[in-house]
Amino acid sequence: MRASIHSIVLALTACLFLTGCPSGDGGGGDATMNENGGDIQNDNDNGDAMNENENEGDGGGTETVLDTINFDSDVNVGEDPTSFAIGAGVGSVDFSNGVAGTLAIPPLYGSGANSWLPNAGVTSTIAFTDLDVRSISFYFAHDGDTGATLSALDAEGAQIGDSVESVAAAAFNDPAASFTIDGGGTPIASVSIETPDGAVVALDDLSLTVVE
Ligand SMILES: [Ca+2]
Repeated sequence: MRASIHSIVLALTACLFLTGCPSGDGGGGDATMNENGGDIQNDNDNGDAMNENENEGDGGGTETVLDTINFDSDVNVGEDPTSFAIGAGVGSVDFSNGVAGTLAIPPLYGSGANSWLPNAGVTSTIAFTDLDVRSISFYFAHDGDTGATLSALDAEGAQIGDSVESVAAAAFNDPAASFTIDGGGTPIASVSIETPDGAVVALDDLSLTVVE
């Protein structure tokens, strides 16, 4: 699994050192480099060997667990972390109607001192762009008596599997607040969180399993 991420990183790194990257018009590559790079690349993509390899896989890709978003070192406190790049830049996770931060209530964190706090009284969403997400894992807790409901949705907005209710976690990183939703083969396009008025809810340690 890690090998796959490393491959992407290596590919991107190699791209930085070569001026003939297919998408890079700028730089000193000029026509010769771009022509050569483009032709070879296209031949390989359309070749039989490439297609055979993909077809022999389990459904056209390898399942990979991407970086966990912990809202501590990766997202600035006070920010609505929109367009969080994930997986060596292969896609993004876009949050809306919430803020990364701390309330100094330990049970609201699966890691560190910060989590993502969906706004109360509205629907918050986490949308996945250019990511073929097959399952999600996360920490989902609330303080007090009122919790929130989280649902995974497909590209048409239809719910996948059962919704998850946040738990009144008893302590920091309470195992009872850790959840996984598996799409069962159906790509998860977004996550919807319904937070009632007055509820204090937190989501932390969001991890995605994607097909690459
Ligand atoms: Ca955290």
